[in-house]
Formats: sequence, C-alpha cells, structure tokens
Amino acid sequence: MRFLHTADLHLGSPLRAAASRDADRGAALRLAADGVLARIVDAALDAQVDAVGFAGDVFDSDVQDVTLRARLVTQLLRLTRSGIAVVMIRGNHDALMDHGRYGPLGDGIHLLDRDRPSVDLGGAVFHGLGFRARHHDRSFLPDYPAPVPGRVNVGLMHTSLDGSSGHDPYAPCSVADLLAHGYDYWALGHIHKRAQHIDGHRAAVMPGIPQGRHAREAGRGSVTLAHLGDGAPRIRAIPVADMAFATVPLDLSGVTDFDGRIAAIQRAAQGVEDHHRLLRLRVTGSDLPLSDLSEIAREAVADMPLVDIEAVRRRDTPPAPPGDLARLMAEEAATDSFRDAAREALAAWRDALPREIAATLADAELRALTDEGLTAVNFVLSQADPA
Ligand SMILES: [Mn+2]
Repeated sequence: MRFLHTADLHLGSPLRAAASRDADRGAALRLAADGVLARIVDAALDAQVDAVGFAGDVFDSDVQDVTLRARLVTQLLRLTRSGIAVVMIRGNHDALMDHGRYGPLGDGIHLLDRDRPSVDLGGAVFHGLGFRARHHDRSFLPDYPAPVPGRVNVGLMHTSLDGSSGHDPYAPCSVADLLAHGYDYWALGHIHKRAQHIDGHRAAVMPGIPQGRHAREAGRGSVTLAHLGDGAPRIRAIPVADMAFATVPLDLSGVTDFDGRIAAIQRAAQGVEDHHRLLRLRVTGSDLPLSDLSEIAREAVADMPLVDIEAVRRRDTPPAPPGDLARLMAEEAATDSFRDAAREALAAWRDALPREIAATLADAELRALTDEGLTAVNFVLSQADPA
C-alpha cells in the first residue's frame, strides 16, 4: 500500500504579509500557493500511490468559495480517474465547510467524520474524525475506532498533539497515546512544521505545510510518502513547495567596505538552486541602518535568480520592556480567561469583516496576534519619557 499524506494546504490563504511588503513577491507567493494542490497531485501520480490523505485545513477558511471548490474537484478528479482514492477530514480552519454545497465531491473521494469514521480501501482501512467547530480542546482519540485486526490501519487526525506551553490545544493528544492505539500509520495535520515519530512498525507523521506562507513557516514544504503493510513503514518526504522561506545568519564583523558586504551576503545566500528561496537575514556585527543593509542585500542577490531578500533584521533581541508592567501583561495574556475573551473578540471581528481580511483573524493566529500586540505596546512604553 503506497499512501501519500498531506495536510494544512490552507488554500485561499490571504498571504497579506508578503503582498504588503512587496507586490511582485506577493504575486509570486500567490502563484506558488495556488499551485500547491496541483503539485501534490503530480507527486501522487508520479509515485503511483494507491491513496492520498488530506488531514484537515485543506481550505484556509470555511466560507464557501466556488473557485477554490472548482480547483479542488478538478485536481482530485485527476487522482480518482487514475484509480487513486482520496481520504479527507476537516480541520479547525475548514471545520464548518459544507462540502456538498456545490455538488458531491465525486466517487472515490471519502470525507470521514463521526457519521462515517472508517472506509475500507482494500489495501488499508482508513479512520478519521474531523473538526465540527473551529475549536475543540479535548482529545478525539478515545472516539477513534479500534484497529481492524489483520489489516493495515491508517488514522487521519487534525491535532496540536501535546502542544507547546502557551499555545491553544486543538484536539490534543500525545504521540505515545497515538502510537499505542494500534494503527499502523497516523496521518496527522495542524502543526505546520514536519515531524515524524516511528515506533517499531508504527508511525505518526505530521507532514507540515506543503507551501510555507511566511518566515515562520520556514523550510521547503513537502508531502509524505509512506509504504505500508509489509514490515516497518518506509517513509519519505517529497518536496512540493515552489518557494521556501529561510532565516540565515549574516555576520558582518570586521567587514567595512561595500564589496566585502556584498560578498558576505552572497555567501550567506548560497544554497540549493532548485527552488525559489525567500531569505530573512539576521545581521550581527554591523551598525549600518537596516534600510541601508536591505538595499545592499537586494543588490547582492540581484544576479541570483532563485533568491530574494524577504527581510533584514538584527540578530540582537529588542531591549527588555520596562519591568513589572510588561511582565504583568505577559502573565495576563497567558491566562485562559484572557484567551477566551480574545477568542470572543476575534470571532466578533471576523463576523464584521470582509472574508479576505477575516481569515487573518483565525483562532490559530491568536498567539501570534497577542505577541504582536504585546510587542507593540511594550515598544511604545519603552519609548515613553519616564517622567
Ligand atoms: Mn489546523
């Protein structure tokens, strides 16, 4: 059984950051993001898989969009016409998506949920439960069917896993509990960074976002190919991102002339030449204003067709915010009651805003939005006259 697994395509994502900084780059990223589904289907056809699994957040928003829907069906048809089955679940972003609104998804496309949690595709039995609300803070694992004895069992789950402290849990559960459930392979989604966990003949894989959208979604996005059913699973990542974000250090200590800076930046920017890279330079050892450094950096990579400078930042962390007040705000922002109130506010703003903007206020962005807000407030405080 050859299975290709992906999640978190976030089709229709607004990509506001790239577009707001540079229109050309925004347009290039839009092309890369719009084309990722077609590239995933290409990879599945190339690898001659038996099935493709989408573990949630195929769409960035659950607001109906007939164009995105048409693109999805067009691409999935390429799979089903080649005899490749498709298994999907809903994630938190597309939890409320009415997949039947523009007609049935089509034969060979299986949307698993509580009313129909399992499908037997011959080579393997697939199990999946989707999100039915934008947020679930309890584990779905106890509700997953038991593995079918003597068969290859694959589970699709959208989950924040154990979560890291400070992040909201989304259908949380531990990797150890997943691996103990008895399935051969867990096709996970939600966390945008790739990770795989293997325990003997069992595996749980978070495939990561296939096309990163900003500097925090760094590295070249991929899908995961798994050979299941004969011994230990064989698993490998297949890159599908046309563009990759990367943060690279740039040490300019002792480099004081223009040519030296150009050469140092070109050395820092060197890398794999088979895909477009958007670099964020983290500068140390130079007092030049960032605007000057940005200009030099853009000139340095002008002849490197697959490299762009996404941003230039100093390595040094910003000065500590003033004392007790900043600490109290940070503590308050980490409480459940603050997060609940913030989630409510986000929901109200989402309802009031046009769709393109509303999607940027997703619950998943809460932590980032809170951090952004705290940083802004602390910055203003740090500039204030102490008198
Ligand atoms: Mn998600």
